[in-house]
Amino acid sequence: MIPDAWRHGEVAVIGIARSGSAMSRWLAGRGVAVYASDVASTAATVATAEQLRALGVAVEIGAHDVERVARAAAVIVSPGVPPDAPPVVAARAAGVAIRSELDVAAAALAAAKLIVVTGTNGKSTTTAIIAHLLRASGIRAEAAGNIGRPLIELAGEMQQPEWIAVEASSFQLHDSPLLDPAVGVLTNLSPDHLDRYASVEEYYADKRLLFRNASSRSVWILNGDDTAVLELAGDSVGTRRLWRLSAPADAWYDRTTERLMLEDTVLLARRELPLLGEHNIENALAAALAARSAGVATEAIGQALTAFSPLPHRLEPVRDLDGVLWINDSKATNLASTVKAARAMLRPFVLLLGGRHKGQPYTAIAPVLVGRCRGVVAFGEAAPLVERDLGDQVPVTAVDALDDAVVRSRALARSGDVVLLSPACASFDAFTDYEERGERFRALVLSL
Ligand code: UMA
Ligand code: ADP
Repeated sequence: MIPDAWRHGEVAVIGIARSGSAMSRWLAGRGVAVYASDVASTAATVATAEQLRALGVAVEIGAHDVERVARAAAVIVSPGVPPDAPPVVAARAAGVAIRSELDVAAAALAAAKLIVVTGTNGKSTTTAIIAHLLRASGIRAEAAGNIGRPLIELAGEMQQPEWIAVEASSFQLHDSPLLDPAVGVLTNLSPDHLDRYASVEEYYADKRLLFRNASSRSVWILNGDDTAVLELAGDSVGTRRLWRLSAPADAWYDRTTERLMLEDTVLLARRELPLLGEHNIENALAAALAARSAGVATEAIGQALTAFSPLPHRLEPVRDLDGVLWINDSKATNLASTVKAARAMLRPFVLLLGGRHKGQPYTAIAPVLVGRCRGVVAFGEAAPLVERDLGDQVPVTAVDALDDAVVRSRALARSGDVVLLSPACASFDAFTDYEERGERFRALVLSL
């Protein structure tokens, strides 16, 4: 489980937020010498450093000792640390193996079967639905990975789950040479993370690594309506199961009867699925195929889908105030996800768009807004860019912060409208993450 070489030297962990701190704890708990470092010296890293030191981890915050990292037996890199960060560059130059925490965890969880979910959007929702479907049928199952709970935390538990639904980001796949899922799910592909990748091709190339250890035992669950997904899967070996909204497939949506189908069998009626938007039909179909591959009966899947509760920050209704419905979709951190959210709106809406720009122009959303969106309220760092890209198609008001955006939206919205926070941007200009942004929005709306 832990390579011998790791016990004879020191393992360097880069970054001590959720992923790196969980990794350091796990290694230290197994007698491995760990050097953990983080460039940030915030209150949070100071507190984590103290906890890790108490476990015997050598912790440095405020800087990385690049030479020490280059001498390590292995380097475990946090997903948020880019490949051109100095300690990663130094490790690569010195020929030190670089692994993700996800990869190390997957190897440590050899007794569990993994359903790895990746793609640009819908990963967390699909991952959560899969875990829900498995649990509802009595299987010992957990959800982990990019969804927020480091996978290595499960490796530290007394009893390993039978199945784990693992959300994997492109960053995590980049450094996961051993990851060999029993079932792999690819939700969809569209440009994202162009603040980290030099091109869309480079981003897709990391997504392709889902298939790197494909074998005849693998099951691949793919979006049959997304040509980029099918191209990326190529002719990877293994069993292939497709879902489609546009035509019959292994799992599909029957538009005439408005029912979700698994081959010829009805799973449930659309109105019984407690999630907004067509994209959530896709997520449910993908999850149904994954659960079926894990042995769950079709009838049990249909039944359990009726009882899934939406995750927070994903098209989450917050409040109805004077006939205006306020919706929190803070997790929409790229344009494709905001397009889906806007399409899911059945009433006129005011759209709050902005945050830290991630490199894509906003022009592509204009056709979905014209004639349906009462106005865009642009906030945060990206506000001038949003105004430049959309200002001649829909009314755009630029403000500084989310707080001002909420006040402005209230003035714009009329009874019967929706106010939708679906920012299409990262949150890091003003918040720690999308969750803090969503919680701030919720608090502001509840205080109106
Ligand atoms: N850091 C350094 N040196 C550097 C750069 C960063 O030390 O050169 C430090 C930072 O100061 C910080 C830490 O490294 O303390 C960053 O760690 P991280 O960003 O990897 O954050 P974690 O809390 O460990 O969370 C990570 C994932 N974060 C990212 O991929 C950015 C979480 O996904 C994931 O839930 C968690 O591991 C557990 O698996 C979040 C995310 O935003 C939700 N993911 C992206 C997305 O979904 O779009 C990919
Ligand atoms: P991820 O984990 O990939 O970021 P989530 O399930 O957290 O995906 O959803 C993030 C946002 O993406 C949601 O708020 C919604 O706006 C949008 N979304 C969800 N599912 C899909 C999908 N299948 N296709 C496109 N957009 C989606």
